[in-house]
Amino acid sequence: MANPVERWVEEQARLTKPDKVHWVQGTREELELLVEEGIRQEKTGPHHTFRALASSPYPDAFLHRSHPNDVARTEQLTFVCLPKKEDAGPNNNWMDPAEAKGLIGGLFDGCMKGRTLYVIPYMMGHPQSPYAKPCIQITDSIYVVVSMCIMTRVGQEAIRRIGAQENFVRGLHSIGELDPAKRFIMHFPQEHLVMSIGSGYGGNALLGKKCFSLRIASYLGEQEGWLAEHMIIMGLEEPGGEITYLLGAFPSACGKTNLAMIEPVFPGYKVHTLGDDIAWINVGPDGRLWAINPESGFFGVAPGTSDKTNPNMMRTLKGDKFFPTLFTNTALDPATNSPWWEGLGEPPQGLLDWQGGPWQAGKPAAHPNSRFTVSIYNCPNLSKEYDNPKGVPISGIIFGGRRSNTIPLVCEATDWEHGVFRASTNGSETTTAAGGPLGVVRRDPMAMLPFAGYNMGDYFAHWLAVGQRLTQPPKIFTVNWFRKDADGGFAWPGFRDNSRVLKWIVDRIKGRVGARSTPIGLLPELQDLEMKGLSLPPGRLESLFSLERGEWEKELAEVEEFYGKFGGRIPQALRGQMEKLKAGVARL
Ligand code: GTP
Ligand code: SPV
Ligand code: MN
Repeated sequence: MANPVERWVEEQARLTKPDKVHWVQGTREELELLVEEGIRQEKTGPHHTFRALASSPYPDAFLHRSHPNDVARTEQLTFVCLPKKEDAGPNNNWMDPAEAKGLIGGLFDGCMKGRTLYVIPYMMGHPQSPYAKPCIQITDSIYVVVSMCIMTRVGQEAIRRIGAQENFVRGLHSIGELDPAKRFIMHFPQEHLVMSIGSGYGGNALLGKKCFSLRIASYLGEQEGWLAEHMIIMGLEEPGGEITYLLGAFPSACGKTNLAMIEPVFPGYKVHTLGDDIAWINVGPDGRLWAINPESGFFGVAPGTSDKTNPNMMRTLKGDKFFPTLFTNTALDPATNSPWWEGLGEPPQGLLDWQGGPWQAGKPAAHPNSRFTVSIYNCPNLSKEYDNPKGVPISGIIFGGRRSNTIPLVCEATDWEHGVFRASTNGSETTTAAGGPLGVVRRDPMAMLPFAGYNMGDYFAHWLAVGQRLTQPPKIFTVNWFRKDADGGFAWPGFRDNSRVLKWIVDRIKGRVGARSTPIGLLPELQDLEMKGLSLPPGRLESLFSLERGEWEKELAEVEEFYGKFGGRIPQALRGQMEKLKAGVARL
């Protein structure tokens, strides 16, 4: 008798009607054949797949040009389908599960005619980890298959782990017609099921990533007592060799990948990277938080990545361990057959833009949300704990956003509850990582607004409940690398200089330095910040910590409006924190 995975695949094949079914094994040889097939499709088919960058400085690299309407997550077409609308919350688009299945089932009917249906068995997390989850994704896109082989642990182990379980994690994906009018990303948290059609873009199509590891996993986490978060995991090593593990949550395109791989500016300090986008966090038997990265690759923003800003990523991209590296929607320098993007210096002569046409000065050459997909095993400073099934113990959590004003460079919360409150008020100016208007501040609590798979009021309550179980809670910090000066430029150099802030954070965790109490939290004494080798204009450092009453009154009003959408689902403790902050801001 067929096992549950075979039965489910047969059902989906009856619905989607592919010419062929291919079970992906995840071996090197198979990956090479798939890439070759992708290169053939590029030359012959309607869907762009791969072009080899054979002679480029990036070994084993391939360029993918997407459909021009398919370059980012489409939040307005993303739904959480729980039986009750209130349980999805105002933070999600909602559709009744039966209605959603009817709608999207109609689009899947016959959508793979003439195509191959690929079955991808994969693990999120190390197969030996008690926190790992076995999953199956179906897709008709070779680009998605190859991306999944880089980003997750693909192989038979997942099928073995699923065994006779009926309720395994399932993702059904088709690029459909790449028509935004027929594009939907539907989540059914109770069934551990995602159905996605009409897009080949990362967060819409690699269903192990945001769809499962955040939206569905956050829902499971609430039921099972753990957290699935949009966070980096890093270890900061100090002179002497002691390593402190930190988590960091920032909205899309706000600096996670850069921070996760940072090369500190002062000697003796070193960062060990564990993850750049997603963390699964459990309360350990020792009362500490322990985090794993369920992914095995980076799907990172290309523009701005350079030897100056992120040398470790440049080395990662030039690495050559087992997996190919994909570049999506970057520009192409035909002379060297290399990908190119803004931030790499002077544009070369004869540059082709992300759509393959001659680049015109003044227009973006690479799409602003162009990305690379690369194996984490290429990372030269990958933590030796990366494959530890238990994960790493966490001493600090950092929350940040892209804010031109109001939010200081760094601030420490007074305790867990205050930290959860500050994180719940997190805001950020929007970027190109999601479709929609750019540069407007939106509230993005814990950087999870687009990714919490249930009502965010309940999500805050869950954070508070997790805190209750910690005997050694991590310290919580907020940071802002993006404050602007009067001329509209960034007031803080950012990137590698952010290590100065990390050093203060670790000094606080170790109790080596004091801090100054303010209405919003604890700010550094300026002399405790390591500033050697960085000269800022006079008054600049002070300005990075200035608290303006008018700005904070606006902030409070916006947070109140945001909280208002959740009504009684906002925990009382956070309302109490809000009243305290209000009283404090009145004294500024
Ligand atoms: P996702 O993959 O979308 O989740 O993004 P991410 O949070 O990993 O962001 P990433 O590190 O890729 O950075 C996104 C953009 O922010 C890039 O263009 C970076 O160059 C820029 N950036 C990163 N860190 C800094 C910083 O410290 N200061 C400034 N000004 N820009 C930064
Ligand atoms: C993000 O948008 O936060 C990303 C890229 O990390 S995606 O995988 O598309 O979500
Ligand atoms: Mn992300």
